[in-house]
Amino acid sequence: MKNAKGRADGAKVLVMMGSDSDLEIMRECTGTLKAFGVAHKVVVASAHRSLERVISIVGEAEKAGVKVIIAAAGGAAHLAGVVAGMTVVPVIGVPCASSPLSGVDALYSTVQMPPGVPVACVGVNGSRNAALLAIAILAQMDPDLRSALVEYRAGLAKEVELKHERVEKLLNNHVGSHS
Ligand code: RP5
Repeated sequence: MKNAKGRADGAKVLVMMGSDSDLEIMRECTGTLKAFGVAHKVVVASAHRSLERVISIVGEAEKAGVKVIIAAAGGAAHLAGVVAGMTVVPVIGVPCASSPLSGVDALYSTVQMPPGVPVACVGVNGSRNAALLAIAILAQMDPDLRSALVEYRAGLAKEVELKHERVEKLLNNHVGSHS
């Protein structure tokens, strides 16, 4: 259930983005949360262009029991930091490469918080990792989610073995073609 301001009723994770133009970067985040079955709410709200909306959404999310907030923005990206300043809910920042500076501006704006008000900043466009970090936080209180995350990691390890086999095959074929 959501109201006009995007209230996060029932959601464990609130995903905020500074603009609709950040959506393509954030699809890996929402897709990952969906794949793990984590209830989440997505809102567009800008720290610069709609501060009152940000304040209202974060207040509602706190009341609704959201456990983690993911905040994505590009350029002079202050969304994650501003949100972190108004709540003790953990905030994960996603610097988006949406400006001519290719995300370095957003990275510095997001990561370099003053002591006392942390933002857990992932890499530029690292929206999948933002979701996985949120999932890891929630997994500490949810054994099923923890098992799913452990299984996901095992899948990654398996993929590395497959990659190794592919490289081996390519090298063997290469050697074979010249011998
Ligand atoms: C930031 O400015 C947004 O997060 C976005 O990455 C960037 C450009 O926003 P639009 O001009 O496309 O709305 O605040």
